[in-house]
Amino acid sequence: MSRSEIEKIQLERLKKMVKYCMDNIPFYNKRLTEAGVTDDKIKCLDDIKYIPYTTKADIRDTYPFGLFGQPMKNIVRIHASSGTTGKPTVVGYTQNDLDMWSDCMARLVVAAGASSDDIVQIAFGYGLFTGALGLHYGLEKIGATVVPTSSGNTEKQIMLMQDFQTTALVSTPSYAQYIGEMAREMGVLDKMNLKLGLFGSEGCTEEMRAQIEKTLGLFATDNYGMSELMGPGVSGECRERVGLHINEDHFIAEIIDPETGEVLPKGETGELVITTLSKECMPMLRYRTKDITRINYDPCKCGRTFARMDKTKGRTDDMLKIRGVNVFPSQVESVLMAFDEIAPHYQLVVTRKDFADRLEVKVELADDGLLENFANLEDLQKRIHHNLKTVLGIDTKVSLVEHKSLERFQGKAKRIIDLRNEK
Ligand code: DLL
Repeated sequence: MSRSEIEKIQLERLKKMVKYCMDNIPFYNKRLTEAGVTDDKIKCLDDIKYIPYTTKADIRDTYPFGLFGQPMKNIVRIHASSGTTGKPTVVGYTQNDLDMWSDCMARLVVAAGASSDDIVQIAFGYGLFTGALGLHYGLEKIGATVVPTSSGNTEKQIMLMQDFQTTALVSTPSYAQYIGEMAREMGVLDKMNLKLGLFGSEGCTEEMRAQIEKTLGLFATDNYGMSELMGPGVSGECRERVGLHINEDHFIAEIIDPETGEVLPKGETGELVITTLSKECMPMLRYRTKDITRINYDPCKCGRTFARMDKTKGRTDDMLKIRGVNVFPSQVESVLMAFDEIAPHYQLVVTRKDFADRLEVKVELADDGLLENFANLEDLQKRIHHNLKTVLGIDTKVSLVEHKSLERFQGKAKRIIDLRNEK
């Protein structure tokens, strides 16, 4: 589709969605009425700006089913995000929602190069998390052979990869990294047949991806989504890997200034805001994702015309403000990945002393042999410190720790430990 065709569909669907929300969801009826928005007021796509933002707090306030636009007898599935504090974020699906979800997923896995010839091991956790079942249905739809191993039980995971000659792995990049590390220790890397990694659910620098690809001998794409919007399937990379194609016939993406809430001109970096265009159970109007990215509307070499979002830079709530300087964990990861002497495992610990924030970067040695030569160790620490300072613009404390002493992850990695508010 040309851009004008895409926008025509988006406008038609947006108007319908506004009316649907007005008619079926009291929360939106009140919000839209207060803002003076009706479907008639939406005459062009820019008019989306009249619709108020929806936030995670709105979902929490209407827990568990307050944002559902259909009676429970029409709801066929419920998922929820873990919610580290308090109640989880609940999402529901009608059968049409599940069909749309599988379609979106099927498109993205095909764009990534998957086909009915693939044997795919899904190593995302099955359960309330959307990742596993989202990919599962999309991959079945294209006729791939799905092996629902779920996350964890890594040795068995690796055994099945060899025995089934699994060709594709679905997981977080950090779990793929762990699987690679363990397969190497088991001495079986050359007995595996992986060709494709469908990764997502957390950020991963290009450097980290290259390393995982090298270890596991596969080609990896990045897939983005979130529970509130459906799960995975909002956007994903094609083989060109210059941004993640957004399924724009089902989602309108905007970029706003996270501080002021102002819509930013096309091409600028800011917070991603998504409006769902076809969800029935739980539509989202202008949902603030808190993810920082940029949208590129140029046609892609692959021939797809859906706009592409950059790999996310991080979440606004993951961004660390250290002595007034914004630091994204992805910047630290990029610096660390350039050093062969350290394994790609790290942790950021933030503390506050005498009103000043301190960032400690704990990095794991690739090989404990390095511990034997103090001068080398000191030199390595200095070089890492220097490079971090150049990129981040702040001083950090670099701590080199023993090989395998930092935690490994089977789902999303948790690399930040913020102790600033601890007494
Ligand atoms: O992580 C959905 C998903 C599952 C996407 C599997 C892709 C693959 P949540 O648990 O609700 O949903 O977490 C959503 O995770 O707002 C981002 O901050 C982050 N995230 C998801 N995908 C990516 C990605 C799923 N490819 C939150 N790169 C989002 C960076 C990502 N961050």
